[in-house]
Amino acid sequence: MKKYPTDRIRNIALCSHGGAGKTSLAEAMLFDAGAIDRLGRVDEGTTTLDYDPEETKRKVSINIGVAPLEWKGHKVNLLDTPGYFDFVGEVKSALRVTDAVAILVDAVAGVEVGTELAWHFADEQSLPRMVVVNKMDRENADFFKALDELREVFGNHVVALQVPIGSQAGFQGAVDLIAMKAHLSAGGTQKKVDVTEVPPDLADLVQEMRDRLIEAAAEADDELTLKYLEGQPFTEAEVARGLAQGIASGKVSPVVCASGLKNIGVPLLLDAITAYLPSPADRGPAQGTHPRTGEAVSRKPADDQPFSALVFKTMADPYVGKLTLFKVMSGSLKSDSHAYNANKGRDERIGQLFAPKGKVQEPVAVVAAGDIAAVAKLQETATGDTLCEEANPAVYEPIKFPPPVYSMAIAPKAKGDEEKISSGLHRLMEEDPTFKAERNSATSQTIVSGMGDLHLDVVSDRLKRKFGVETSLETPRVPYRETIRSSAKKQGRHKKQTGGRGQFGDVWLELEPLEDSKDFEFVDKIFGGSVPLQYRPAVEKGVREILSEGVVAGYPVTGVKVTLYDGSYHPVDSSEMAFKIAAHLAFKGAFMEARPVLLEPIAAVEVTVPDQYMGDVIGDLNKKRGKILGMEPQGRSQVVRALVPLGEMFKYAIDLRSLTQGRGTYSMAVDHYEEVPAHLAQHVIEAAQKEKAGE
Ligand SMILES: Nc1nc2c(ncn2[C@@H]2O[C@H](COP(=O)(O)OP(=O)(O)OP(=O)(O)O)[C@@H](O)[C@H]2O)c(=O)[nH]1
Ligand SMILES: [Mg+2]
Repeated sequence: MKKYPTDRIRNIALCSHGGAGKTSLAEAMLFDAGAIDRLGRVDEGTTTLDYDPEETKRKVSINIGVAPLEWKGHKVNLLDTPGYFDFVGEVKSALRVTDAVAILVDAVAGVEVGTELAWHFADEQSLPRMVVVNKMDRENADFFKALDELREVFGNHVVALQVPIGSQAGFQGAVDLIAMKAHLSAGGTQKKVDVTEVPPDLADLVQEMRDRLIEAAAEADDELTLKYLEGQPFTEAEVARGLAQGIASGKVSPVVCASGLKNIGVPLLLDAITAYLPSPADRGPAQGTHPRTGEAVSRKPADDQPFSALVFKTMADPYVGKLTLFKVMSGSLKSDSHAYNANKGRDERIGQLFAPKGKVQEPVAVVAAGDIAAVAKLQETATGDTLCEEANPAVYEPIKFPPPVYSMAIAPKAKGDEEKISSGLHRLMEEDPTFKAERNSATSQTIVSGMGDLHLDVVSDRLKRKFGVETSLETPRVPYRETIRSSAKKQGRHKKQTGGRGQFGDVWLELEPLEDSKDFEFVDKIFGGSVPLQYRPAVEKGVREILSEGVVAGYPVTGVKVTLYDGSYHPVDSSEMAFKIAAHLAFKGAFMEARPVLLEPIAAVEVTVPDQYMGDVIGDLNKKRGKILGMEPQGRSQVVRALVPLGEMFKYAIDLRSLTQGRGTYSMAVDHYEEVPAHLAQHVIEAAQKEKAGE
């Protein structure tokens, strides 16, 4: 593919509610533009962009799919995003680098939760957008119902740019409201499009929709506004100019129609993308900071500027190694050169540059400002990093990813795979910023966290396929702790003096609760030499060993002050070991008499939900033993703050999604520990004893 100048590049992200047909539509666009020879299908696992085995197995997109196509002198980079919420991180990445968004709407379902979410994300990045009412061939498809819904939810700046010709099984194409021509697609693998006059039966409707479009376009441009108010007619070029300006400034969001699966209306969509959506040059300079001075840096997306690029995706592949996807924000980058990673302060060797087309990497010699490309085997560069010239450095705001909200414990099915699993998890974390894995020492489990059950299911599949380790996922253990509520004194006496060298250690310990959430304190109050100085460190060591092992249910002990105040010794048989054992006995004995209790972690939770779900959400939190701290309005939503035992929250991502039809979001962090209610503590202790007996 030849190098296109910046003003001839279009970066467009496809976003929607899950399954609105993004990947199928991208496939049709690539096919019609001649970028691919075969028109693949999602249901057959043959599309260009859902090539990953985890995607073909489930028939949903999981990763950003990137592919370029050439259309009438332009290069269009498609960024196909997943619709399922579990993979929202990919959407965030794509929207950070794209210059425009196409939001797809299913012509039967209309505006869905995921449509609103995509709209909201596009707002966050102030991105120009168009809407594609897709699946026009489906039974019950209704373009105008979808259009009305869009206008109702997002506002009257959403206007039709096309009027469909036929619908459902009879869907054939659309009238372009600017050129006032009918475009009839042959469909399927036939690329033929007949351009004809507007069908007479649509004339009135077309006129009405065109008037609306012109009114919207006129508002975007002062000169046109004046003309409009004076009642003068517009030329086709003027409408196009007003529309492009309106889209760029977010004042107009045009709506088109298509059927990706049947390949109808697709060339006209490509025409609209190249004619009316902004190029990287139109989007203006990127704002960053100088990594050393902290001064603001502004970089125009032009080849004559110093080079800078933002990394939006890193893929770990066991065969090719690491693949880094980036967008050139300014300047240009050549193959076989160098780039400076301004976040890490490191030089990176740049080998062959590629234009990714699904899983195929096409070599390119140079990447222009505004374009998207990939490079293999960078050493330190991670998603969100800025690559630039060392002499002219800049750092761009990294991509903001939502924190993981759903956790499970992961374990290898086969003994001995621990090493493989930990290196696999490490690699997966590198490629997915919404995925975390960490060892919980309190429960001796490896905890994986992500955006939902499907996300972690995919992680488990990847570990098997890429790293050859089979794993099982289960609900994590709660990291309980043990403490005491009163004081007790106890003797620990370890004596074995039959035959050979004997053992003798004898201590008296006093245990007291510690205030202020302090963990542990050891006080030596021996007067004289009842326990000789040389053995006292062994006593403390013995106590510390029990602290991590626990006494009641095997959980770490916290909040205990231990005083060694008496004991005795034997001049020959005493040893460090004997005193350690004596300390174990005294500590355990005293602990059991000092009203031991279990503590559980309490999470501070913040849930954001639309008003109508508030009651259900609060009811559910109460059922989870939560304490509601307060709520406050935020836009059309409510933010509920609560303290909830962590053990009740492991599956909250799923519960909240079903309670709010996916409209609720939340975040949480462990806040403090509290005593487990007695009846629940009993269960925990019994379970621990059973497990111990089973070992
Ligand atoms: N009738 C009809 N079905 C379609 C059309 N486009 C896609 N489909 C079907 O809808 C399902 C989802 O299509 P995809 O292209 O995977 O949708 P998507 O938006 O990429 O899905 P996610 O990436 O998982 O969010 C598949 O079964 C497609 O065959 C269309 O234009 N008409
Ligand atoms: Mg898809």
